[in-house]
Amino acid sequence: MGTDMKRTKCVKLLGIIMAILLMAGCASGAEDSKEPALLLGFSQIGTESAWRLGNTRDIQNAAEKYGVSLMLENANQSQENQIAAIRRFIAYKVDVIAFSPIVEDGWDNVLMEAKEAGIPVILVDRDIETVKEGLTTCLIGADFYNEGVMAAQYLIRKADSLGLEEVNIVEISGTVNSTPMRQRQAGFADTIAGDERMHIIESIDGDFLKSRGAECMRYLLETYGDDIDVVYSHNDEMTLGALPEIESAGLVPGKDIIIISIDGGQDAIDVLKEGRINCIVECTPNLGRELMETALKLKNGEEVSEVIHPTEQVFSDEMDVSTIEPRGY
Ligand code: GYE
Repeated sequence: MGTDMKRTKCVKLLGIIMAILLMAGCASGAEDSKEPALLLGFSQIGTESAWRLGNTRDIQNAAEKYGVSLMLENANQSQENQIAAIRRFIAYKVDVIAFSPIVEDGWDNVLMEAKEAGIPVILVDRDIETVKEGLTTCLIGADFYNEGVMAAQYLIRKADSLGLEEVNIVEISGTVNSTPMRQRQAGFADTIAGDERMHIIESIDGDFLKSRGAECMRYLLETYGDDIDVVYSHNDEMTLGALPEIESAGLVPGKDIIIISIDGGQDAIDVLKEGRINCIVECTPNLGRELMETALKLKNGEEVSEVIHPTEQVFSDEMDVSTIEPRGY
């Protein structure tokens, strides 16, 4: 073999070795950059509403943005499934657990287990009822009481502007014993309490579901017929279920019956723009950024705020509804 050939072979070999080294370097670099900032277990309630779907999507997007590895479990509207998911997160030794409790009570045992395992727990969206201290670190979610207050304040203004003397209200409420149900009811009831025109003639459980909203409305119309002046519905899904029932009964929602809803998803906003809903109190599902930032702080042993409420607004026929920006959920 000539010296030239030997040199060419040598150069080739060197090239191959360098390429391998470079690839190895890249690979380990890639691994480094993919190393998750933390492992977060999140138990979502289910898929009952546009709000819930938007909330899940927002949390997934935020996890990706913050480099958080997300173990997401959908409980399909079952507390048992949520408890089982939290137990799996503990067994998996995640850094932080987050969950949206479907109802307020019944969490003490599983949360004690998380505490004993030294895993901090964040409440997302809804609160829990417990006598035990320190089972959770913080709550990231809307001020539901204030949403009820804003819904009632709108109604009082509307009754003033229409000169109504008697106002019969039916309330279609969310899942019994859930935080938004309890607080949206209380905020509304407390605010109309001083106004003698206002009467809640029935409050009925619609479980935050469109199908239940329709069933409830059918029953309410059969029972009270034309006497109903206002429907106060705890979420858009139930409202959207109720509207066709009102129309089938020969009444015009938004005119014959004042319709007040909560959430502000795009479908409901479109109906507000048509004039078939009068008022929607916003409840934002976009809690992902706060969740990731809080979880990262907890992992680093930093202090976190006990309660984080997003700011929310009211969309109604009192404003120029054509200016409402696309909602994204
Ligand atoms: O209003 C409803 C959803 O907990 C704020 O749950 C949430 C509520 C929301 O299914 O649409």
